[in-house]
Amino acid sequence: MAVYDGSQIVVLEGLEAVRKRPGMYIGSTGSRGLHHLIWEILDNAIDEHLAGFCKEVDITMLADGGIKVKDYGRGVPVDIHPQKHIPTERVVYTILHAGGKFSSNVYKVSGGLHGVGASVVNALSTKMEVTIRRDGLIYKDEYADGGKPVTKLVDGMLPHIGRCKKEDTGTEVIFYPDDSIFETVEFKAEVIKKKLKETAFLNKGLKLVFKNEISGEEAVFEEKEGIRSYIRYINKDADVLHDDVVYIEGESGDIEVEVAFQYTDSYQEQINAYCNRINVVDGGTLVTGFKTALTRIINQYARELGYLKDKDDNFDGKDIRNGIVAIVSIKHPDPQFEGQTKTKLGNTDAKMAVDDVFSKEVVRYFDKNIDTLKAILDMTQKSFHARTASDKARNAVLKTLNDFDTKSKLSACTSKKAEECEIYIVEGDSAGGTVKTARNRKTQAVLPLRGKILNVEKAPLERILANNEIRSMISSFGCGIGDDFDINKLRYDKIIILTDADVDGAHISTLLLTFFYRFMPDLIKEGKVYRGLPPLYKVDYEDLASKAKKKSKKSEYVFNDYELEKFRKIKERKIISVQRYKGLGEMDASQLWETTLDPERRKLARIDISDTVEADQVTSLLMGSLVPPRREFIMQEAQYAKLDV
Ligand code: 28F
Repeated sequence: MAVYDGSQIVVLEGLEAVRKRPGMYIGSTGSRGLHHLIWEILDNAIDEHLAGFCKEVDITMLADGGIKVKDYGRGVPVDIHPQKHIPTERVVYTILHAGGKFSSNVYKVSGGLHGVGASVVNALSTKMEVTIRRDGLIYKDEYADGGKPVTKLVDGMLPHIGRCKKEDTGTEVIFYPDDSIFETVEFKAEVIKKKLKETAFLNKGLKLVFKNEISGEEAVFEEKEGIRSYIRYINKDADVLHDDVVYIEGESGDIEVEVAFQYTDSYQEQINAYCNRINVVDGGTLVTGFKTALTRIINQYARELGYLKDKDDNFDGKDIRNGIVAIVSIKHPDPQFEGQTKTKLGNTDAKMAVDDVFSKEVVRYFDKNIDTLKAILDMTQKSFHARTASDKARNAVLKTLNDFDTKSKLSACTSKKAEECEIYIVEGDSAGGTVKTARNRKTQAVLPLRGKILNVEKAPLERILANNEIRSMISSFGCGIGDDFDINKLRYDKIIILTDADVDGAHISTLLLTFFYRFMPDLIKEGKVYRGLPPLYKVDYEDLASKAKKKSKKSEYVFNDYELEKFRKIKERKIISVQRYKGLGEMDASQLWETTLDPERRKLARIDISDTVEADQVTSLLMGSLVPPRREFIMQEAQYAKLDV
């Protein structure tokens, strides 16, 4: 039994706290939290890159389920830490919030939860090995069972285990997540590769080498042009208004600013913001600085080039940003994150810095690329005219929407308490009829949709607002759309999309999600949108295990192919027949109630937008106008889809 002195006991209590409430440190103990362990270690390696000492980081999925991250930086120091009186490597890997650097001059980068540090990874691992190469020596430290040191220190120092060339330096960490803490310890290569791709875009010049020892796959991620190529990547399937990606960089005080943008012909704006590589999803001062500067500069040019007469008032920022896809990335020495999920930047100096750098540099760019500027001004003018026209159309339509209530096909529920009500958006009148009969009229409303709804991705607003299906949804929900949207006016706690489990049903639900994502994104962000999950099969079987004399014939509902496979493997059940439900209409009201509507027994899949970049990309790809890439996407993804045969 190892003897721990005072300081070690403090350390172990710290790591014990992490094991007790892992969600506090990594968000969840599901797959997302599991992958967060890699991001924490990766962040420390990227700190070394940002400090200018490391050009490559290798990430390997080991055959035995572990993860290895190796950087070629200076190597974590092994000297005795001045305050902690233990080797600095032990401080980095066993003391909470000591992650990465202490010195403020290096920008502390960190993942979504802002650098809880590598010690959290250690605490949540059954085993961790740290191998350091520095000063021509190789050191190895080992931890077990949530960060308990295994390697014996010699005179308080970490003993070296070998020699290496002086220029061979760096840190390598291998860890095995604790399967008594995580729901799953299975890493996903796709998740890791997607993160490495984003990391490469945000750290130009860094080479990330991915290896999967299980499948033998290798991939290298390196984006010499950084966020400029990130914009090209996001827009790879969009119709762009100008071929060049506008790229601005500079610094103001001790804040480094980078901006890249390119306009597309879609009707929405997408601005992804990063501070020290953290994706500040809710923007904040760095985005405000960008918007203010862009609006001011474009209006200046609009007057100079005659798009605006002096008497005209300015173009609205919304018109100027219509169709923009932009990335604002800053490095800030002391970022202050605000908001409940800490995904909004609060530093006021960031607003000035971005405004300052952007205004100066973008004028220089536009003066040399007048065609790009004109493309943006033309789009701004078009958007201004369309918006004023659609404002009139929208006001006219929104005014009529209220009286639209009477004509719409909504079967309302009697309760007026939103928190207990839910609305089913049902495909087709026949299914709609059965749902109307089966539902609980007090709390469940039904809105049947006749056939396909409009594809909002490419349609201007006035055409969207003229579509009856769209109008009946807007008036049924009661919370408005776009800038008028107010989630507090939503009449329901849940919006449940109920379509057949066939290709048509999937298409309808994609169109609905596109509409929600484009015009009422907070519905999804607030977790109000669900997909109902009707059973796919009804299985009649004999229960061989039952004691009853005559073999009892039973039936059970099965919700997907995976469950059906599991069902087939149950020996005590002799399957008599398997009925495949082609559509909702094939179930009678009582079956529909017990399998799909009854809140006590039904299953719902909540829709969430976990990744804005990807959501935008997939929506424009699937719903946009460019056919070839869509076909390629569907062919590529079809292998995962359960197609109806
Ligand atoms: C695979 C994971 O963790 N790499 C790291 C360094 C380098 C230094 C360092 C780390 C704590 C008090 C500084 C080296 N030489 N990869 C990694 N590489 N941490 S973590 O220092 C942490 C110390 O201040 C390092 C000189 N300065 C810093």
